[in-house]
Amino acid sequence: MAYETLLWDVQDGVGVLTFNRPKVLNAVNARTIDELDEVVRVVERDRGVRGLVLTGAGEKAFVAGADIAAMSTMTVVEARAFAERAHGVLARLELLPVATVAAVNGFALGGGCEIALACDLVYASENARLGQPEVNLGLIPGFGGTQRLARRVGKMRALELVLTGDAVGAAAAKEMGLVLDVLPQDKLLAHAVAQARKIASRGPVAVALAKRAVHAGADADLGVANELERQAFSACFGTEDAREGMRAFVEKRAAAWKGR
Ligand code: CO8
Repeated sequence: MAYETLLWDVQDGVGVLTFNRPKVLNAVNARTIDELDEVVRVVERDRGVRGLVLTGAGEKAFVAGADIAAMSTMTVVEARAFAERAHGVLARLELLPVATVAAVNGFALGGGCEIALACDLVYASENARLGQPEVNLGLIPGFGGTQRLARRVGKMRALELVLTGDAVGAAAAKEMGLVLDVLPQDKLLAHAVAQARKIASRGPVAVALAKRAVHAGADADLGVANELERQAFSACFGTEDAREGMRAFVEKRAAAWKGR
């Protein structure tokens, strides 16, 4: 697929997806969701891509939300289809077996904040502003924000953001757990890529199983969630990688992962 709204570049096993509609602060339209879907498919299929970093073109915006001009003429049926499509793609992004890292390099509003929320790790530049301003448009979040935001920052803080529509700066976003760390703009992408690369250097099956256990357990009760962990932990012992990882430790050498 030729990408029109994003850039896609894989280097040393880590893919960088750059939302690339700078004239509208990288606002996402239906085409962007299709292209994001395609990148997710590539990462699902291509075992050579061991990590995914998402960022925005320019120094002003990650993604300033869904494209409001495109949304302004949508019918109820079209809005439902758009939200369903985006929900499906973000759910698959969230469950990729490799680490996904958002490098929030400016505005991450509405759908932009929701894309970041579907990533495993979120780092932000000092000028970043994050929020769910949909109520200012007479709308509510539609890419999973009412749910993932509450799970990430707590119900009351999520309600404050969703109901006031106020955006917060990077430091406040870090304090509430919406962002992990704040970096200077010129260091942000390199840091996000380095974190993705570090995770990509670990045992690939273990990374996938650990991620699945965290996600699958998050909404389960503790007994069920701990059972998921026991299953995933014991499954590691059926992999060549676990044998290799433990043997390499004993032999004081780097492990050579096979991903099986
Ligand atoms: N959609 C379309 N165009 C946009 C968007 C957007 N989300 N954001 C910015 N733009 C455009 C502006 O219209 C402007 O275009 P032009 O140069 O032609 O006038 C250009 O980008 C630059 O923007 P500004 O001049 O406004 O830049 P400022 O620095 O003054 O302001 C802001 C930056 C504060 C980010 C401002 O642009 C803004 O408030 N943008 C809208 C933010 C917003 O409300 N986002 C949420 C959108 S709703 C949403 O995301 C719902 C997701 C779920 C959808 C479910 C589907 C049914």
